[in-house]
Amino acid sequence: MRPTKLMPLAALTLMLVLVSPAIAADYTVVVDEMVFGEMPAELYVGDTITWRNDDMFRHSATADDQSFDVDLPVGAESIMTLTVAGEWSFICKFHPGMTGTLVVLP
Ligand SMILES: [Cu+2]
Repeated sequence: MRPTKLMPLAALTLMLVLVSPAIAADYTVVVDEMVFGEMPAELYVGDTITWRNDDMFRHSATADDQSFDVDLPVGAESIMTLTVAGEWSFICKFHPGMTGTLVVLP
């Protein structure tokens, strides 16, 4: 087979590999007993985090730079889609001793 016949197929295959979106994952971070649950080990753009407040107090997940501010009344759940890669420190604005770090990979 002549190499020229193979080229378009190879190029197409490569393109499909490059443009195939990664499968987005959904994670839950439980807030309870005045602490944020463990953050998922690897988060990517497109993944979602469901913040769930199982505690008896109202909490929030609020980025230090205010790029996100998730209000979490008692018993509430809030889904956040990760749209940007980066690293954010966050706190609960009602209890600033509650801290966490969100790392999102491209
Ligand atoms: Cu709190």
